[in-house]
Amino acid sequence: SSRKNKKMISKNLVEALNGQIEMEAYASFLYLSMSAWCESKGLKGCASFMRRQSTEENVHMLKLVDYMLDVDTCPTVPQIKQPPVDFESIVTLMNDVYIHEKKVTKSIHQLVELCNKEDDFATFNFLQWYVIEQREEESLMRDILDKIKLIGDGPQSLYYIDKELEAINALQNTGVQ
Ligand code: OFO
Repeated sequence: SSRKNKKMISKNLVEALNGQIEMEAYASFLYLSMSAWCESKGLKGCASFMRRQSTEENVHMLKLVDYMLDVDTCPTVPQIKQPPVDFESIVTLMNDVYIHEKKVTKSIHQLVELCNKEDDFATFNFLQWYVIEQREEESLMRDILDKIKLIGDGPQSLYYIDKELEAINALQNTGVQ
């Protein structure tokens, strides 16, 4: 039938979406590795927060996989490079998350730009969810970094940072944030 001949999304876009799948999968693994590191340092609040972020990234990846299948394109399940296993401190770790999210945002924006160029309105529309999600993620990470800065690096700071992350995580679980 004509099903096979009709390409719903361009080759360029298929490649870019596969790249985004890889990026979300890497984020999921990176955050899982960060979560494990936090747990091993006794930072249980931070560990739960990062575990949750890891799960969310997995959902972001699956959403892309499902979209590609919806438009009759088989996604490529990627090989994931080894994420770091050791981190300097909880402050640098959280800063790394923020930097990584900014990278993801840039990649999403490039994808949106490509949709524009290719007049792919369906994919453009699909990606709006990610545009909003990235704005929220960046804002959340900025809030966390601000709070960490306020708490400072006194002897009790790790305890309070961990409590803070535990509270943020609890808020997210109730769907408030
Ligand atoms: Fe899916 O990159 Fe973070 O949110």
